[in-house]
Amino acid sequence: MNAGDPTVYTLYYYPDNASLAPHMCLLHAGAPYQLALVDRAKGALDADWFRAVSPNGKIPAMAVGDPAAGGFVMTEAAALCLRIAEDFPAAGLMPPPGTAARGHAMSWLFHLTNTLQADSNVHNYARRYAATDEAIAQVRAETAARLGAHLGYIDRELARHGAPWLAGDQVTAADYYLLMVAGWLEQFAIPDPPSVRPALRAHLERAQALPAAVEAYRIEGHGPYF
Ligand SMILES: N[C@@H](CCC(=O)N[C@@H](CS)C(=O)NCC(=O)O)C(=O)O
Repeated sequence: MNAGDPTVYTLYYYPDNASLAPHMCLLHAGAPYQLALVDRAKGALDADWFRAVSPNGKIPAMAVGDPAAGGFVMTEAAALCLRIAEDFPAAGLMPPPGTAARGHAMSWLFHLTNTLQADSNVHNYARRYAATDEAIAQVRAETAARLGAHLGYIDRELARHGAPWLAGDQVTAADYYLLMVAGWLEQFAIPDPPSVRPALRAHLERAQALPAAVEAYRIEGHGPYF
């Protein structure tokens, strides 16, 4: 594929899964894309056809172009967002290379995957981390506390810099990523959900009103959460 080709993406998704932020990025960029439902409720994560696309068996995956004609499949939601940003620089999903704003956006994206999303997954799949009901409850309580601490940090940073978006005045992929993960946490029964933090809540209300977020929720049939 050459730069400038009208790349067609296929996003392997399930509503409100980690495919949501890439979906919002595709819409924000005005990228030509199609959706392929991985119906995990019906066992599709383990289906041969999906494992052939994505051997790791996780949602999302994204084909960039037609794999039969030089295209390829990517995994990891944040990597998908970065690839879309790279293919559509004018959409501004990442600030220009070399700028401070791009540095901030990258820091946020990595931070969100390594903290909020990682602990969200442990909380959500607590049964994989402990054997007894008591131990599972303990994992849930510990991760709920950790999630509260991560959310507190994000809230303080937003209040400190005072800009509307994580990396400054421009919406970036990191903002869609935060909206995705915060939406999951809002639905968890944790004592300190995102909505109780004023600066974070204001950010999430702004983010969920973005046209790409509204459209992704509509297409996927869930949300908004703030
Ligand atoms: N690090 C991966 C995590 C993907 C992930 O865990 N996806 C979930 C859905 S939100 C999944 O496929 N879970 C199925 C499982 O773990 O069995 C990413 O960000 O893309």
